[in-house]
Amino acid sequence: MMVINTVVLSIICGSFVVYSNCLKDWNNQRLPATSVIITFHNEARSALLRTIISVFRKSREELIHEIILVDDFSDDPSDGLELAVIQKVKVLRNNKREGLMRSRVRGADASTAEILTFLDSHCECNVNWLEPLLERVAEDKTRVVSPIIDVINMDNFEYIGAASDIKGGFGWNLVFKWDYMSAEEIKRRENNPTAPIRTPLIAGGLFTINKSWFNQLGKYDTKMDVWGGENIEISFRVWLCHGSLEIIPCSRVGHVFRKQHPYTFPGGSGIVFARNTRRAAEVWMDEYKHLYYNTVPSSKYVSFGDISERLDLKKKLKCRPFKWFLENVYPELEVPPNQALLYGMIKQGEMCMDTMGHFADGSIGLFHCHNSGGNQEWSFSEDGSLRHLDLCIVLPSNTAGTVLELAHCTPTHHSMKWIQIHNKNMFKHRSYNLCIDSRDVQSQGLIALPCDETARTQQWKFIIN
Ligand code: LR7
Ligand code: MN
Repeated sequence: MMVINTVVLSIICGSFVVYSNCLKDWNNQRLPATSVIITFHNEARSALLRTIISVFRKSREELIHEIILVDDFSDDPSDGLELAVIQKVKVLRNNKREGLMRSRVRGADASTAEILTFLDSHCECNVNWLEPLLERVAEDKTRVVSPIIDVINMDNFEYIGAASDIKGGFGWNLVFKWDYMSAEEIKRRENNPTAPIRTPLIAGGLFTINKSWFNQLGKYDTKMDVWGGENIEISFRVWLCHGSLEIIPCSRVGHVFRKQHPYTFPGGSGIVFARNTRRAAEVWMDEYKHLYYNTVPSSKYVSFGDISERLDLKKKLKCRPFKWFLENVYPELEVPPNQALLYGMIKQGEMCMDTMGHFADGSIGLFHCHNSGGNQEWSFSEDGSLRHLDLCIVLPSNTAGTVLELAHCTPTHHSMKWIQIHNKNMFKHRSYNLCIDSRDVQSQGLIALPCDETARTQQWKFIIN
């Protein structure tokens, strides 16, 4: 059974190839030394020790300036303390559980080398893993580089080479995944299989970065907790704020992939993950954040806290819009057609369009704007639908004065298609010269009347949130 498993896994993961280009004489190359930062919470002692020993055994001595272990308040303080006797190993212990983001920042702040290398606490570094990473970062400090992450089987600790034609990506649920390279890209790389692989995302745990660049870029979002979302956040930030992410095929590090977290999640894993992910989405994704909310609607009910410092950082670093990332870094990610990207409230003076709690067949009213979404949250999509959740504003007949109604949107019928006219201040039906009008809102709700740019009751401002 074991043998069959191994065979299956090596087919899935590809076999571990040592490329001849990788076997250069690294000893003649001057490279900067690195601090290795490893944070852990209740890690198995053997796995932690294995990680540290492999760093020392598989790296040239002068390239390891120090290993900084950050014990994130593990139950037993001696887990870390006993390792402090090893030369070059420094141990910091949090006096409460901080999560991996604040722990890594604490480790990075305490480090003294020019370069930082982060590792998870259950890794095994492979031969010449470090030099190819340091070389890329020494040449250009805005590069952030990751090894190929081989698989250590959690049941028997067998080391299995991972495929080298994959990169990091995500779907609109914002969960990290591996993507296969396109056939074209694989073909292009045939002559140069060891060339760095530009990757939209890094898995997050194993990477090398210049320390001053890490600081300049804003380290991590330290308002994220425990686990999750920080890998997407730092990946977006690196690309959007003028850096790049690469996987370096000559560098390989094994990682124990586990089926579940061997630790507790203060706050609940779903909530913490959604909160961290929302923070990343709200700061970096502009209007595309709605594609995440459409995919994971429950995340909208998880509060994400204050992001003003991260927005200031984005401004200060003059980072690019998310659209640039989609077009230039991750064109493979499909943006679903006809999805609403415009979300917000629809204002007339101090009043806002409001469903008044009505459902299908109900009318639409106006209510004082309360700025808290709910019945006043509307979206406007490319297909012309003006919607609240899955209810669309429909024109029941094409006679002037007809009362507008809410109806289920899918598939969008032509009676539900609107366009913005007159500096986008009026909503006109696509097929008729009828506009949304509020003059009779008290008695019957919003109605459709012949478009008239001078009518104050036909003026609407879509305020994007
Ligand atoms: O509260 C915590 N405090 C910690 O210090 C929780 C975790 N940790 C430590 C933990 O002991 C470990 O050393 O943080 C490290 C990462 O936690 P893991 O190993 O439980 O995470 P993972 O390997 O399941 O998850 C991946 O995604 C995470 C998202 O937050 C991190 O970015 C991990 O570093 C990342 N791991 C990798 O990239 C390794 C390759 C996996 C893949 C694909
Ligand atoms: Mn891990």
